[in-house]
Amino acid sequence: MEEEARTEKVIESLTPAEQIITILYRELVSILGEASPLNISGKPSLIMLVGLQGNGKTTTAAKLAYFLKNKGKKALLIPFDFKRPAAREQLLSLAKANALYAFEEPLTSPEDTLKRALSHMEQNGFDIGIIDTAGRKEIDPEMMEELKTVNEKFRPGEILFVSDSTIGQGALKVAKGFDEAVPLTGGIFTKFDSSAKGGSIISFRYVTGKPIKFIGTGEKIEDLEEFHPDRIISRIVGRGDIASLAEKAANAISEEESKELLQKIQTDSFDLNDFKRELEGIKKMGGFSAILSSLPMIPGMNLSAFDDEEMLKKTEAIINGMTKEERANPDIIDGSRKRRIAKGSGVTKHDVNVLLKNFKTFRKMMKGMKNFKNIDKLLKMR
Ligand SMILES: Nc1nc2c(ncn2[C@@H]2O[C@H](COP(=O)(O)OP(=O)(O)O)[C@@H](O)[C@H]2O)c(=O)[nH]1
Ligand SMILES: [Mg+2]
Repeated sequence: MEEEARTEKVIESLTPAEQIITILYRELVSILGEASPLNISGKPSLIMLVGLQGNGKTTTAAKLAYFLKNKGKKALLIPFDFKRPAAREQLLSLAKANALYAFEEPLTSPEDTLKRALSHMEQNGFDIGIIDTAGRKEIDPEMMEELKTVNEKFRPGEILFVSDSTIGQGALKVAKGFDEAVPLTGGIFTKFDSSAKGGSIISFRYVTGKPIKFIGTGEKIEDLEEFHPDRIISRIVGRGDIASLAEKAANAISEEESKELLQKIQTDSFDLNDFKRELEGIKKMGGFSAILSSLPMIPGMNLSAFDDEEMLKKTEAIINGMTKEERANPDIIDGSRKRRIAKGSGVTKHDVNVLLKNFKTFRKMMKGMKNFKNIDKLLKMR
């Protein structure tokens, strides 16, 4: 952040504090990464929930089944606590209360139970099985062995670490412990409604590199949200407007750049470096043909040649082959310089001529646009 703050342009429309917050926002969003959808491609696929007792596994299992049901998937809740009958009853009653499917056959051994659950799923057309594993107060070897066995024999598509977000950094050590036993595929953080703390989410992602898939936002069955980094960060930072603030900052920066470019055009200092940058920008916008329709045409100009990937590469190579002086002042490029540039960039002298001609046309076109509305339009499109 410090580095960013030092090098970023000062944006006049934001207060210094606001600008720092937008940098924080960008950094946090980039740590948290993109939303990552559930891997439910198996037929049927298994989702195993792991974590310590009281973190919200059973509740989350039911919420997930409900979430998947609303997506048109048939999910089976599989109780998987072989020591505490109350854990099984909790899951079965949640299923009943919310019209969800649960595996109601007796629990025997972990392996045998899952085998029967899987054949039940096949016979009854289930897409997904959600395994609500047993939790302990702390990581214990027996629990880990059980999880390892399931992982090795049944290869769940998802092994999700369910963690109470109010615990804070303590959750990290636990996450690492689980990840060493069974490779986690992601995390679900619960109880986001009862705490403004979210640091554990950022640490989890930063330390394990695993995506966060969902957050729990209440005790009700529908209180499960797909994970969106920007929304979470708004909550953690405590500013609901932070996303729009960051957008405002980004716009201000691009406007600044546009102004600079405009000035260059007007003072005739638009050079080949700028040309190259503009070509890249235009390419990102879908090419010349996509934008030419909205610009005043100059007869004899055929810039759509630059839409050609090869042509753009060639242009780049040629400009790279020029000296700093030549790029800043293309008028000095005479015959012998052209030969040298062509040789250095592996093109013909004709190619260099074409590029210079196009550059001059482009510069003329931009300069010739007396109509400010149009030039603004072009600049905004960058
Ligand atoms: N406020 C709130 N409570 C939750 C959330 N998720 C779970 N809980 C509560 O946390 C407690 C423990 O949840 P449980 O699913 O039994 O945890 P487990 O031991 O990991 O299976 C229960 O009282 C749940 O209602 C959540 O997102 N928000
Ligand atoms: Mg439970």
